[in-house]
Amino acid sequence: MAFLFILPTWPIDVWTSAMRKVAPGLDVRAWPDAMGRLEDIEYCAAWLPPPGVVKSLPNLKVIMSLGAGVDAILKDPTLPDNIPIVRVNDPDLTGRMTEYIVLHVLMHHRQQRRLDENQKRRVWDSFPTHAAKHLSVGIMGMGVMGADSAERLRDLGFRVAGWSRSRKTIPGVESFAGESEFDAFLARTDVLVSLLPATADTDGIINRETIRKLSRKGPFGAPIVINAGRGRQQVAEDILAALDAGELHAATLDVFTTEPLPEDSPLWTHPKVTVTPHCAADSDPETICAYVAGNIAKHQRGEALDNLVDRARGY
Ligand code: NDP
Ligand code: OXD
Repeated sequence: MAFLFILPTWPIDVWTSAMRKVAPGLDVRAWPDAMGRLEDIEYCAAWLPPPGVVKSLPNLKVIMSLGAGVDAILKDPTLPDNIPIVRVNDPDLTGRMTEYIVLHVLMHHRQQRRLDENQKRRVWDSFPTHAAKHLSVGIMGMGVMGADSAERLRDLGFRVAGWSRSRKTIPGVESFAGESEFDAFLARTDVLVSLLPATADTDGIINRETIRKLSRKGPFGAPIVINAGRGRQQVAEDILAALDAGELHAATLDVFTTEPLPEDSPLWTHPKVTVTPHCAADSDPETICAYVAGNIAKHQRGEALDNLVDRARGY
């Protein structure tokens, strides 16, 4: 039995070394130069596999996404449809995402960018701040990551709500579910956070119409958007137009339709946009390899796989 990494855009040696360290008995192979006999490969872990590579493995038993999102795998039109896909769900990855969301909610809440500008110009302007309880944060996507961020933000005193397909019960966090409750969720939200997966239903969800439905009663008079889900969820032109029209106060964007974000994108230089390079939750190779190896061991013992993806839902 062999295991294959298919990571065209990641540093392959880092991943093969990490896997050999955490699972010394595993026959670790790497696409494209060290695949060996294709018939041996029963498990693969991938991020953006080139179309046809997964299909070329005749004895593959499980496809593992090296991310929490599986859109990078599902976009391969030749992907065999009878092989289970599992994704990463690990406290290390979740903790990193929560740090990012809390950091950016606080950055906007405490107006850190304004303070940075003032320091650059040597301006001593101690403007009034407001309490966390005056800011309503709304998280779209209340899965593993959304729920953890919601709890930490609640603990800091923010008014937190989540929106997902199914209703959630998290103490101190209001739950909205399904399309019928989307508008009510937006209407109470000053800071809109996306931790949704990329699916046909979530494509373009952060658009001008959505932005116009957000609350304007918050301390900044206009809402804020933070997208760490997927770039496909935001309509960049709508975000820029809403910022320029004063319908949006600020935006933090970690994900983009084209990554790396092209140098000529106006998002880079817009004074109200914070751009980060899809680093909200970075995958730590050894931690993620230990998780993947554990899932392989479970499968080999005949136990159920952890974090199986529902292909019909797309996440
Ligand atoms: P989960 O699958 O655990 O959660 C997804 C959540 O989204 C669920 O609550 C689900 O609802 C909800 N959802 C899905 N579709 C809809 C819809 N149409 N309407 C309303 N709610 C919907 O995923 P994770 O929390 O682990 O990860 C979320 C996403 O974060 C990933 O898919 C990935 O895109 C992104 N991500 C980004 C990273 C970065 O570095 N920027 C790193 C890691 C992840 P329900 O609970 O009802 O099923
Ligand atoms: C992920 C990601 O899905 O890195 O884990 O975006």
